[in-house]
Parts: sequence; structure tokens; C-alpha cells
Amino acid sequence: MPYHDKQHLSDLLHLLQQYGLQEAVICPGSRSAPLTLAFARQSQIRTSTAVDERAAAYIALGKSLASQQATALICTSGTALLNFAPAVAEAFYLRIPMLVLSADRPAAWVDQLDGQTIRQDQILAKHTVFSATLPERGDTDLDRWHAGRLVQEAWHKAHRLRGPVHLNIPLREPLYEALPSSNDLPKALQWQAPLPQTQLPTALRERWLQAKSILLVGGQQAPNAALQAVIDQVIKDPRVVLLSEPVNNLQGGIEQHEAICTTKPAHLQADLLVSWGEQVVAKQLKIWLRGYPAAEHWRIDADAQLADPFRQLQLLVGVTPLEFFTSVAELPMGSGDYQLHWKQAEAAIHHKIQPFFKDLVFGDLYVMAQIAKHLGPNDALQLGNSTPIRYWQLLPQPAAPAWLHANRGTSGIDGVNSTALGFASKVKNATWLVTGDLSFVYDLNAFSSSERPSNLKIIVINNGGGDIFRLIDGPSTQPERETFFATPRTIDLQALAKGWGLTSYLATDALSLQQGLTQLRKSTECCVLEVQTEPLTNQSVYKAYQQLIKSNA
Ligand SMILES: Cc1ncc(C[n+]2csc(CCOP(=O)(O)OP(=O)(O)O)c2C)c(N)n1
Repeated sequence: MPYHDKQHLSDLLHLLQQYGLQEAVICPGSRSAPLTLAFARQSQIRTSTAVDERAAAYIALGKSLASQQATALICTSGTALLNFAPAVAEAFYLRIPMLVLSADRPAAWVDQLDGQTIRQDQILAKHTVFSATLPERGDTDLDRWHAGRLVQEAWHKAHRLRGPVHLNIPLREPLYEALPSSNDLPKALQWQAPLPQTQLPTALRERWLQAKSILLVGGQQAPNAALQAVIDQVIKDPRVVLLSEPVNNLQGGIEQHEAICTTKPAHLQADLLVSWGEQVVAKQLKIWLRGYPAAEHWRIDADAQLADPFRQLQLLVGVTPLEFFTSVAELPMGSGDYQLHWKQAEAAIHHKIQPFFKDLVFGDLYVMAQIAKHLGPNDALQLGNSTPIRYWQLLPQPAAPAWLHANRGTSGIDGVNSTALGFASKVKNATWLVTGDLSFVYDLNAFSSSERPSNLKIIVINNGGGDIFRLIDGPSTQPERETFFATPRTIDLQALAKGWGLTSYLATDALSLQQGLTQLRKSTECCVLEVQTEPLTNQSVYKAYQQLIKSNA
């Protein structure tokens, strides 16, 4: 039976509605008009728009991060789609579901010197967990079944394999006709999750029980109260040590591990290392673990993805961290002093750095310490990928926000504003973004979004360009450092913020910083606090901190 040639698009929308898709971020375009109109003319799925595809994709990433559900992301054909790539790569490495719906020209026009026509099929394949091109027409039973099957496969893979998926959708003209309705719309395929396996095999139980020192290293992950509760139990065992990485959103572990690992402590080498989650930010920890490998390394990953960040993996355990630690929590506790040794090492660091932080002069590290004091347990915090995330690891008392996030999957300084904006639009928590001046300017198109979440509070640390290059070994000592690395620019951030209709405040010293933080807290609209700091001061503070950590004092 012949149907309308775009019947498969009506099916697509209907299927996504059945799956409970919450949001679609739409980038304006003509080839994508049938998709845009389909989403715009329904009310079940929330829609927003953003002109810059790179920003839109990061906004969708922020939304998916907050909801842990795929957000649909729609664009027109051509380079528009390529601009989704950075956020798609980030979602791939953070294992965040995302659904890219790109409009395409009919295949006949590819490579025929037609405008906005590039080779879109599989263009994101290396960084998606599923990628397919829908049939060009949906007017036969076979084509409808084919397209519907791909839509369902995409949805399930995005959530079961956890990652971005791409459906490329070639569309013929006319593009502005209303989509057909139908009385035989497809029914979505459902999924039964595998039942959890709670018993640890005997061989693993014995190895766990025999280990004298067990180190738990969780990489980046969303907050997980159930996992936190069960890990709280597990770390009552004095043989077990948890390292609290800011982005793993786990509390109750050793926080100063970055400073501890700087001194390459051989006596803290573990019998058993258990790791899970995505990236670990702590560089010194990674270096130390690679140099002082544990006798055994188990990686916990329900999807059994083989990642060996510390180059010592021996066992991949195919269950979720919650399942693993639930079974471990039931085992009898051992005895020993491994945890005590880490706590002593941390106490020694605290002893060194507490007077240092008490006497800090106004500069980036001071600003970060004040922000940490200001944040409450219900706040969400997003950190820029340059110095903000690094400084955070140095703080003696980092705050424990409800959710700490940085785009550490693979992103650089791109998409920082957009991710925070997308995230803030999906949560009720006050969402604080701390970013650098270059990162902020790089992603100003975040504010091309039709959404301006009132709970988003942005702190831009204006230290005159990429201050990171003045701190780290390598660029900091090159004669080209300022011109080719730090690249300071004379930018009026207050005017830029104003240009985008953002309320902005300025801080230049301790007092105005306190006032600015209070103003941001009180604000009922999305606003920006620019904090100006001196690069030279930042440099000397950072150097002094490094020397202190390495000293035997
Ligand atoms: C997309 C991208 N381009 C380039 C870089 C290289 N890079 C790393 S840090 C940095 C400067 C960041 O400056 P700013 O945002 O002001 O932060 P600060 O270093 O002052 O904390 C640059 C350009 C990157 N990480 N990502």
C-alpha cells in the first residue's frame, strides 16, 4: 500500500514520543524543515533552538548529562552536521546518550557540486555507538519498517550502549508540507534489562579477601547516591582506600591524592586496584599508578569496554559498579593499616598547605578557594577545562556540590558555556560555571540558544588569556609564551556580556569578589561575574604551591 513519501518521519516522531524523548534542540535550516516542523508542531517533546551547531550540540550534551537520557539534536545538511562533532566526541567518551538527526540531500546529489551537500552517511561513525542513513522515502511498508527499525535501534543503542547515535535523514522536496498522519503508526519495541548478578564468583571473593591493600579509583561519573552508600560501607574496611576525584562525585575518600602522588610514594602501592567510570583527571595519580602498578587491577564495566588507563589491567568485570560493590560490601572486613597510611599522607599535606591557603593573596587560587567556601550542597558546579579544574584539585577543602562536572571526555575549551547552559536548563539546582576568559569568549554562541536558564551563574576568571600556559612546564619557559600560547587579548567582557543581554558584575579584589558571589547567588536571572586577576601573581602562587608540596618541610 503506498503512503506519503515522508510517512517514515511521522513514524520517527511517534516512536520517539513513545520512548519518552524529553527534549529536542533544533538548529534552523531548510533541508531539515520537515523535522523542525514535526517537532515544533507537537507539545510532548520540549523544543529549543540555537543557531551555532557547535554550541547547540554542547547544549544538548548538557541536557543529556542532566537527564541521562538522549536529547535529540537536529540540523540541516552540509557542514552544519560537522559542527556537531566536538560534542558528539565528548558524549562518546563520557558515555552520554545523544540522538543526532541530520537532514541530508538525496544521495543522487552527493559530489555533484551542489550546495551544502557533503558525504554525511557515517560521517560521525567513529564517535557514535550507532550510525545509519534512513531510506529516502517512506512510502512503502518495507521502507517504513526499515526506517522504524533504524530509529528504534538508534534509541536502544544510545541508552543500552550509552553514547551518541546518528540518524542521517535524506529528504526530497517539497520540504514545507505538513507531515502525514496515519492510523497505523508503529508501536515501539521495548527492552528488558538483564537481571543483576549480585554474587561475586568465589575466585574473586578470595582475592579480595586476601589483598592487604585495596585502592578504589572511580573516574568521571554522575552522582549516584546508591553507589555512594555502598562504597561508604566498603571503605569501613581498613585495607580499602577510596580516592575522591572531583568529577567522580564520590565523597569520603582521600582528596589530596594529587599532591600525595607528586612525591611518588612507593609505600602506598596497592595489592589490588579497582577502577571504574570514565576519565580520571588527576595527572600525578595516573603517572604514579603507571609507575607503581598494583599487583592486580580489576576494571568494573557492565559494557565490558576494554580501557586500560593505568596500563596494568588484568581483569574486566562485566557488572555495574553498584552491583560489584554491593556484593563486596557483604564480604567480611579485613584488618591492616593501608588506609591509615593514606590518611597520614593526607594529614601531612594538610599540615603543609593549610597555612599556605590561610595567607593566600588575591589571585586565581584564592578565587577558587572562595568559590568552594561559597557553594552549598544543593549547588551544581561546572568547571572549565583549563585552570579551573586543576586548581580545584589543589584546594584543601573542596566543596561537595550536588553534581560536579567538567567536559573531561575529550573536549578542550570548546562548548563550556553551552554544556553548562544545557545542564542548567534541565535541573532546578543553582548551576555555577567557573571558566577562563578565552573559554568564555570561544563559546559565546551558547547564548544564541532560545533558552536562558535563570539558575545559571557564570564566573569568568579573566587572567589575561590562557593562564595555564604560564603555569605548566613547557610553554611557561618559551619566549613565544605570551604571543603564541597565552594569547592575551584586550576584550571588554562586561560589554560582551551586555551585548548578549546578560547581567554582569565585576570583581577585582577580595571584597568585590565576596559581593559578586552574593549578587550571583541572589540573582534571579542568568548572570556573569568577571573576576580580574594578575597573571604574575597567579604564576608565583602556583610556583610556591608546587615547591611547598615537593618540599620535605
Ligand atoms: C578546542 C580547544 N582549542 C585549543 C585548546 C588549547 N588550550 C588549552 S587551554 C587554552 C587556554 C584557555 O584559556 P582560558 O579559557 O582563559 O583559561 P585559563 O588558562 O586562563 O584558565 C587553550 C587555547 C583546547 N584545549 N581546546
